[in-house]
Amino acid sequence: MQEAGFEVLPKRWIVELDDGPRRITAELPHVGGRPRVPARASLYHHLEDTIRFFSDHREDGMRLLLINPKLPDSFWSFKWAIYAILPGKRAVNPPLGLATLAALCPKDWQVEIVDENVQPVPLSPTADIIGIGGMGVQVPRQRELLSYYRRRGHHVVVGGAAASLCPETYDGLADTIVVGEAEYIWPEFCRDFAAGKPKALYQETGTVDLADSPVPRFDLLK
Ligand code: B12
Repeated sequence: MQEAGFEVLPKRWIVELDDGPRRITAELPHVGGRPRVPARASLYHHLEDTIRFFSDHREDGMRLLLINPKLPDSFWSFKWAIYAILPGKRAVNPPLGLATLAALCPKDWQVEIVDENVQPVPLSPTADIIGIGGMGVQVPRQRELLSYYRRRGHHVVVGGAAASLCPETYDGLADTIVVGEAEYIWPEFCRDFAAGKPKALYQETGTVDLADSPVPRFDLLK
């Protein structure tokens, strides 16, 4: 069955690509949503490329994991206040930037927020994109997480206070760097990523009207 340049497969999730002398059998990497195979798939020469191509061209929503790296203990981590005044709470600083970013994503994206200050980070996530924020005090841990997830083949994006101040220090560490407030440039990144053409840098050069900042996705905070 053909549909606007895509072949829609029936139930099975195995596709065979006729690639000249080679015949490649690939299991589609994504479960959930409709299996769609780009008709251009035969242009891709290696299985790895093919799988990446499928990952980059999901037609149903992308999976985005947003991470707030662990903060070093200090007066400002407010542990003293949590123990003394707010028993039962795990942190006083919810990652508002990440919750705002989540609200800026297309409606069909599956977004998860992991705050390392209240839960461990997943070692083998299934996300297409991993976005990591943070202030200067979080940079050592942020760098560890960026390297780890990038090595594992995820498209990693860095943004937030530290990346906005010193974007050049993330060259080679992140696939995409987002500089400044994200209200206008994050939706642009989402569109580009879904089209398979994410840029290395998105930079807000103007100011964001607060009226354009959506209500953060508080429902995603644990
Ligand atoms: C509230 C606040 C605090 C609170 C709570 C912070 C928290 N939530 O964790 C408290 C009082 C605890 C605090 C403490 C500190 N803070 Co403070 N804080 C702020 C303040 C005023 C607002 C932060 C905020 O929530 N903004 C609202 C959200 C929605 O905006 P946002 O985080 O900027 O996110 C937007 C973009 O950055 C982007 N974005 C954010 N994350 C990500 C991630 C990705 C992947 C992408 C693509 C985009 C993206 O999208 C969002 C929407 O546009 C900022 C100044 C400011 N006006 O931004 C300083 C600020 C973040 N703090 C700062 C500092 C230095 C500190 C301290 C280190 C101060 C100190 N000397 O001890 C401590 C450290 C805290 C700790 N635990 O160790 C600096 C950080 C500088 C830097 N480059 O890292 C800032 C920028 C102030 C400044 N101008 O100096 N802080």
